[in-house]
Amino acid sequence: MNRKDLLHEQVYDRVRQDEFIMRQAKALGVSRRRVLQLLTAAGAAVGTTLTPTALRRQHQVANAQTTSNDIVKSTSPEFFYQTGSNLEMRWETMYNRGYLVPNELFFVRNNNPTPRLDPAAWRVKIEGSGVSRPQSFSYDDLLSMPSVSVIRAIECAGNGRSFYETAYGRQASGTQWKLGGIGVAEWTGVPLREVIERAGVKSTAQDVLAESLDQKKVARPIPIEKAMAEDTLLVYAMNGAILPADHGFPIRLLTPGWVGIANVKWVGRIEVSESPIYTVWNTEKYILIGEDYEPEPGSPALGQIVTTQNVKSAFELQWDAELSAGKHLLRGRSWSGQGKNTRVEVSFDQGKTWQLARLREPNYSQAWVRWDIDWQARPGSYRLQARATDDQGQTQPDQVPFNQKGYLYWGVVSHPISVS
Ligand SMILES: Nc1nc2c(c(=O)[nH]1)N[C@H]1C(S)=C(S)[C@@H](COP(=O)(O)O)O[C@H]1N2
Ligand SMILES: [Mo]
Repeated sequence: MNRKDLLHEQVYDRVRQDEFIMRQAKALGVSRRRVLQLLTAAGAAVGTTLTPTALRRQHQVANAQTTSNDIVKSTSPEFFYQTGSNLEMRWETMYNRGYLVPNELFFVRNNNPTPRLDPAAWRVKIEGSGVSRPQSFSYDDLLSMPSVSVIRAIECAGNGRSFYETAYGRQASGTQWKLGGIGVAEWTGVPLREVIERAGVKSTAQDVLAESLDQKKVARPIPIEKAMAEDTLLVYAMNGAILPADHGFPIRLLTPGWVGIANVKWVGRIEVSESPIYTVWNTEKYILIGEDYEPEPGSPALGQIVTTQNVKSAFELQWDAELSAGKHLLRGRSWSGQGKNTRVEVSFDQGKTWQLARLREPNYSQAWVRWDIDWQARPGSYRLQARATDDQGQTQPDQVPFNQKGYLYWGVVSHPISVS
């Protein structure tokens, strides 16, 4: 660095900002190497870094860009299908994109409008019979704890729900998602385990409940084993940027592989309990109810509780798609809540024959794999199918037994395409 360069305002600001970040990081116990990693991995891309001050500044900018009363980010129909306070990702926006879904394109599933929380006033309480030293942490407390970054999917339990109607001529209740109720991002935060341990978790603890601060309080329990997993996080950053308001600012829970609802946004309280916790969110909602789903004996739940996600696939194409005749490289992604997909097949003839798709790196567990396949398209109408198999040996079935609330549709989907 030439000292004269400091006369340029931008260079000067940048250098001073970096010095400030390094000083602050040092005070927080973060190594210089890690800060440089963050700066290049995430910070540089969005022009900021994960210091409390930078995060708060970014939040103010995000706040100023409010576009609708219910959802803060742009709800442009080019990006999303909107139903009420939900935004479904349009798969064509992902065509040949990178591995991660940009925050602007990430689906939103809100039970009510996005709340606007003040990080300075925000606290999370850790309490309940399962801890011996109840705690309260501020936003800055969490930011100064050791952080972890992981790449994982969040997927709504109802993703694919509309295909129950396609299969059975009978609509399951709830938002009629096609396949855009999923996204993959890099999540940064503090392991939930860290805060639970600081609260003196007892060996007898059984269930952990995260409660939210939005109007209709979400309170979905998870077992202590899931709460203590190394990638179960209290998240404050998404793809290197401050966690956007719609995705749970200031803090959300990440429970990899589990249904969307367990990834509680706008967390305000965490209860650790020595006895099993039951709320409407695991007795009435997010329950598989139907002839083929026996309730668990002795459980107050109305049916089987949905926990982990299964295997699904989608083409990076508009719904319905229109293509010109000729050679195309079709692309898509497949995912599993329980591992990673090791095989993806595509059928152009309604399942009579299947061809292997090429898988592309990276292929992270509990995220997704991108794949592609050549297609010499002749004029006509088609229903393209993709079928994935994960490393747990699970292959997408042709049929999934109906359940009233339409969760976990993981059957092979037919994507309508006309070629002219
Ligand atoms: N507090 C709160 N948390 C919530 C929800 C909500 O409405 N309120 N929706 C849940 C559901 S059903 C899903 S699928 C995911 C969606 O996360 P996203 O909106 O960040 O994509 O958040 C979950 N967490
Ligand atoms: Mo969901």
